[in-house]
Amino acid sequence: MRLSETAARAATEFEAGEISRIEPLGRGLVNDTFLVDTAGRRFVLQRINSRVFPEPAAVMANLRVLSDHAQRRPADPCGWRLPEIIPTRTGGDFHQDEEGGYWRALSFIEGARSLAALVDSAQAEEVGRALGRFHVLAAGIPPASLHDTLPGFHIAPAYLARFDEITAGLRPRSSPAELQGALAFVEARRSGTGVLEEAKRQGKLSLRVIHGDPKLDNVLFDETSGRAVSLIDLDTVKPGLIHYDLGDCLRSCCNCAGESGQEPWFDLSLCRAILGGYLAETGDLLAPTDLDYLYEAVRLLPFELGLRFLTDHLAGDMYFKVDEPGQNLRRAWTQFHLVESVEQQKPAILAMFQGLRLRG
Ligand code: GN1
Ligand code: MG
Repeated sequence: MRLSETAARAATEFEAGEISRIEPLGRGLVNDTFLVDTAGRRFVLQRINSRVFPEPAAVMANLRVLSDHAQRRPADPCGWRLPEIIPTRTGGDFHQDEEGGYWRALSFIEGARSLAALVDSAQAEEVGRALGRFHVLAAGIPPASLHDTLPGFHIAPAYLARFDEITAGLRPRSSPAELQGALAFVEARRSGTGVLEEAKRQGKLSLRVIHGDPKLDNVLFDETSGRAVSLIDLDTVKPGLIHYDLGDCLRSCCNCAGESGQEPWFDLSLCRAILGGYLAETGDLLAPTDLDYLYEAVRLLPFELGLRFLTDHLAGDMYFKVDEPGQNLRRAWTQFHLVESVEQQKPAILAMFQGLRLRG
């Protein structure tokens, strides 16, 4: 059955009334997402990618823990909120179709939209505040109460090990120059891959509940006030290092060229504004040791994503959706150029972080 038909059928599991329209929503690379229109409401319908998330039911169990926790807290005075689970007509948190697909429905945040790129530091500060609010909320959830829905997610040495497996049989010299360059880029930076995991092992950094995917696409801004009112895409909410979130948010939001941009760079003033908003919201949530590893996170997360895109390109585009062959290799290069931009600005980034430390 075609995906649009399967989606239309799945929508009726959540809505008894007439469904007037279903259309694809967002730019996600993993799940299939639709916006469903009915007479009374609009909602988001998603098929969870079970090749990526081996246990979709565990993803929903985590979402249920988060959602219940959020609902126990007083409403946010600025209107910041998370999408809520819409139950199936029989009261379940998800529906499994005849083909084995897992579907869930979430409330649609009305009057809000994501931005293709940040244009000023006021927007950047809003991003920082949105992530900060999420971390403050998540700090009330014991990490052990959540499943590890995606083993190895953001574990950079594990991505490197997978890359080594995939490249074992490859003859780099007979590869196209663009690929040879990417392989050499990884080789030159291989030794720094374990820095966050090592700090975790040494007890310098500890596990918390993180979002896992706080890229710019996942921050919703109110269309009227311009304030960031939601952080969506909650599939990867699970135990992890807060550095994964900070590094991922900064690599995405401080690169105004986007994930397919040809000439990405790391914008330091956006970074300063994001962290300013974040710290204003989180107070002393970050310990001094956390700040010690912030630069490493900012450098490592784009490297890790580039490595993931590159590995997927070599593996035949099994994980990230592509529109055309070679797209994951180009995505990898965008992230690698971003890494270079971070490396070139290392002294300025460190000086800026030092300033944050003195202010805190
Ligand atoms: C994936 O599916 P989407 O677009 O929300 C990926 C993230 C990457 C992101 C890059 C579960 O997120 O880790 O940073 O693409 N999600 C997963 O755009 O792997
Ligand atoms: Mg995601």
